[in-house]
Amino acid sequence: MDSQSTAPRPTTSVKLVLLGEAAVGKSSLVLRFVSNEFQENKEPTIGAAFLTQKCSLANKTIKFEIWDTAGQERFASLAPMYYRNAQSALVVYDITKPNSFIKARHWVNELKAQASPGIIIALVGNKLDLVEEDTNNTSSSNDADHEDDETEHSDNVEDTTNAITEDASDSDSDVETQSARCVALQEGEKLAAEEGLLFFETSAKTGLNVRDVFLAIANKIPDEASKRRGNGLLAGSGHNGDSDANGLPNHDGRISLDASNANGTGACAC
Ligand SMILES: Nc1nc2c(ncn2[C@@H]2O[C@H](COP(=O)(O)OP(=O)(O)OP(=O)(O)O)[C@@H](O)[C@H]2O)c(=O)[nH]1
Ligand SMILES: [Mg+2]
Repeated sequence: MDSQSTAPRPTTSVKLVLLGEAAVGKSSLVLRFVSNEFQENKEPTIGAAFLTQKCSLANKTIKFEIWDTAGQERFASLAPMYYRNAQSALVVYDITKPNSFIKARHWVNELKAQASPGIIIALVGNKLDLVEEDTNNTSSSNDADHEDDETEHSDNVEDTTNAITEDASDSDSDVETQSARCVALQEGEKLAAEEGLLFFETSAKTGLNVRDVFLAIANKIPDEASKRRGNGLLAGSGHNGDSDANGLPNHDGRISLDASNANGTGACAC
């Protein structure tokens, strides 16, 4: 009946890689995005995991081909294999773990130096729920289920009251963390502003802002028209999609990553 719903939308495959210290929640973010689930005791990733998920925007569908890398140091040397030719990356840290933010900075630098020049990077401070438990002040913390709401953009998550750098001045600071914010919201924002990154604070546990991260990336992917125009083609080999027998990305299309369209209006219908 509804001819609009049957009209084919162009699908663009986008390789996305997750990087970050061990246990910051990379796999949990992917699990939330792909299956809307959360596991309290998720096992560490070995090597890398590959998943796909589609995001339907108003005029196109983005098919994310997601490489979820292992954060453990022993796997660090594998990372270039996964970020090579990636059009997008999530660099994840745990807002209760200062070292994970240092590591995130490292990954941003490495991506800037070695990944495709136009790569869209989102900096993601995860485990926001742990802070909210302390402060109980975040107004937008209840979209855990968010099945079909319009996603709200939150480059500027309004959760600042407990934003403390390094010395979480809580009485809990002697606990091995996991109980209070140790990376200020402003620190994440600053790094993102300096490096031209998208920035979100998320909770894979509650689902807060998780889809928004992927949606923001999807909205920055240029459409077919600008792709054909050929501006700012990836300088790398330009792979952009399906995996080959080696599990490495292999796609015929090239995408311009320069035509940014961040914070677009499309809703992720994945
Ligand atoms: N409270 C809370 N716990 C989380 C969140 N995200 C992940 N976790 C927990 O943190 C632990 C590590 O999560 P993973 O998703 O396995 O972390 P990872 O970054 O994939 O770890 P590696 O695969 O070793 O690199 C698990 O026990 C998760 O349940 C979150 O948003 N809030
Ligand atoms: Mg993992």
